[in-house]
Amino acid sequence: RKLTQDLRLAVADGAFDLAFQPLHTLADARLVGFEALLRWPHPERGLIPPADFIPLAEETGLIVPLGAWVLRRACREAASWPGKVRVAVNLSPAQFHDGAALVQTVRDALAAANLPAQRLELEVTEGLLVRDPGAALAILEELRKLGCSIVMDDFGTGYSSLAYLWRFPFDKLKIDRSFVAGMSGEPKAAAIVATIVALGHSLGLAVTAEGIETVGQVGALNATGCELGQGYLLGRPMPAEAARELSERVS
Ligand code: G
Ligand code: G
Ligand code: NA
Ligand code: MN
Repeated sequence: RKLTQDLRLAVADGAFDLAFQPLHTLADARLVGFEALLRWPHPERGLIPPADFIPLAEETGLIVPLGAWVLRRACREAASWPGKVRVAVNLSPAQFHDGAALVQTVRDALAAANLPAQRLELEVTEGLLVRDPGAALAILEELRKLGCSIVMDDFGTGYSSLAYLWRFPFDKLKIDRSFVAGMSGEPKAAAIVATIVALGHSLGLAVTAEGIETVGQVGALNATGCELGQGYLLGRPMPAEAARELSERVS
């Protein structure tokens, strides 16, 4: 297909962009990092969002070189930020098929950027843990040994989250934005958020709420003790230069 061919060429050329969305403390609105979000500026179709090409990249195996590009670029960018500002990178399950290669790719990206591993967070979804939990566990432990932190992304939307939470070496979990969106109008969603925050904390994990769009949500999240947040209210995904300026201004 034409799109596959275009994707192959774009991967060969590194013809992608990263947007960076701020991660904040909720109690005092301090910038602590950015999540790197992949963008494909397609010559004919305009900006293609990741949901429209990451599945294709996964099917074709192109996610491996593409994911390596994301890691290198994100680490290089983060190395230009003030010393405590971290970067979070999303990893696809397909990148774990060759675990040794993934670990080497992460190590190389850190070394090439001269970025301390403590400033790199790796976000994975529950889908990674379903197929071959034993293999995934071994690779996550290797990545953690490098010094990276491991984030369970989109928590609550997958299959058997609770079984994974205590078996896997997570440092942080991100509450899926669907729960945050429901918080104001739907008492049950608010109860689920409060419970996830308490669960995370009782396991020693930091907790991030995603998709924060209103001041009311910040208040409700603060009341649960959730310490970190991300969402359009706090900052939209922005170009690398804007992220750099923001990180310098507030640090
Ligand atoms: O950027 P957007 O806000 O549209 O992100 C949509 C989805 O694409 C999110 O679930 C995000 O995790 C995923 N995504 C964004 N960038 C990357 C990336 O570099 N690698 C992978 N595997 N997923 C990404
Ligand atoms: O968690 P994941 O990596 O799947 O999420 C990143 C995606 O969430 C990106 O596509 C980003 O643009 C989107 N996003 C970030 N903040 C908000 C928000 O406040 N509201 C909505 N609707 N989407 C958001
Ligand atoms: Na993510
Ligand atoms: Mn998410």
